[in-house]
Amino acid sequence: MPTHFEIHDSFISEQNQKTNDWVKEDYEHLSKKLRRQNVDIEDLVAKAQGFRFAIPSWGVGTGGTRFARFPGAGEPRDIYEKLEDCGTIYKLVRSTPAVSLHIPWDKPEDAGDLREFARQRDLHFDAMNSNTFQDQPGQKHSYKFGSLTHPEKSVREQAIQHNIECIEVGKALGSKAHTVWIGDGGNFPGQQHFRRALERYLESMREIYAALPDDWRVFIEHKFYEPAFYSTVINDWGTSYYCARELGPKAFCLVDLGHHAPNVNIEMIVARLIQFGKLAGFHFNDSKYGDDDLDSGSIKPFQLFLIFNELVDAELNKEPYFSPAYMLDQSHNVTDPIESLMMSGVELVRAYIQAHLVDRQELTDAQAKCDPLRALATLKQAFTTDVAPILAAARARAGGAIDPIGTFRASGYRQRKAEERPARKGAAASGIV
Ligand SMILES: [Mn+2]
Repeated sequence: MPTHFEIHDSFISEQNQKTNDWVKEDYEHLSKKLRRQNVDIEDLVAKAQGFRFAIPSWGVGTGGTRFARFPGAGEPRDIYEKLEDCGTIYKLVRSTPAVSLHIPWDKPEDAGDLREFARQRDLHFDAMNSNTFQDQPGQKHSYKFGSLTHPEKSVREQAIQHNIECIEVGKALGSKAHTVWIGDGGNFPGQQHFRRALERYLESMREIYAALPDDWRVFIEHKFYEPAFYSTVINDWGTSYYCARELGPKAFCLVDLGHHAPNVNIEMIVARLIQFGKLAGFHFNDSKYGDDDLDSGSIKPFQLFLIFNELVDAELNKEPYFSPAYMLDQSHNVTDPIESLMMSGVELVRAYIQAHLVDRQELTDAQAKCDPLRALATLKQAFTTDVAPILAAARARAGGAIDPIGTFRASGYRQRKAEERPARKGAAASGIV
């Protein structure tokens, strides 16, 4: 049995010693500043420590653009090595104890064994994800012209059975949710009958819904284009909401930030889904043009903050059916995936804590008095507060790294993994979802 390099807790605390003094100094200063606003910094540290989100199993491997994939040295070759990397992320940032699996990319041969492997790393399994947007080797029917909405019943049946299989695997792994994203749509006007395609979708989804255990939820993920470029069947949140309502109380709408046209007001979609009791959760990422799958907060950090502003508002109001599942969904070519996932994770907690800094009474007053400038200033006040010392304290107190990326680089993890994981010939490339 070859040894597998791990970053030890003692190494993390050693690294933390280097920057501990300035973190303390900044923390004290911020604490005083927040006290003037009647905010107790310790409450925010507790909130930061309570914030949890899942890592997608496909996110720890180097992704590809639509054009090419450039494998990195030491990237994971199977689901066990992916879980090792997820465990490393969790050790350093302390907010990612869950992993979301994609089937069949990461279909375990022995679910019980995989579950135990995860448990030993304090990890568990979040939502399952099906794949009917690619053909798999040996598959009987092709998804070239659709899956759950295909005109041929036999193709739809195959896609339904695949989703039910994902739920079965998830049950063995201790998952409680299943995410369905389909690539179904049309590339040309007239290719698909819009209404009939949606009817077939609902008919298929009803069978998948019926296979859900009582304590499970199913998440519908909408996307306005790609891989189909003219139309998609679940094109927007309205269609997603309609389907979730038609299916029943276990169906919810998942928001992937990259699945909207540029400049769409996503925070408003979030507010609508919260109000209608149908927000499933998120696939967090960022984009400049389309479904770029860039790191969270890298392009539009203010938008991320405004989304969290809606989420925190709902949290504080204890809105019914509000129990969002948070996940990162990103994949690209030019950074180390572990570093990118940690960077994104830090940005999510940052936006969450900043949203908790919004003076809700001040905002409500400004809205009631029709004072848009004051309303915006109230949001900006929270958004421009540097909460880095809170995030650092939350991580460090939980045994994580003050500087996750610096600590990761200093550990030599990637170099060690490059030695442990020589590239296998013909390794499957994960895709983009
Ligand atoms: Mn997604």
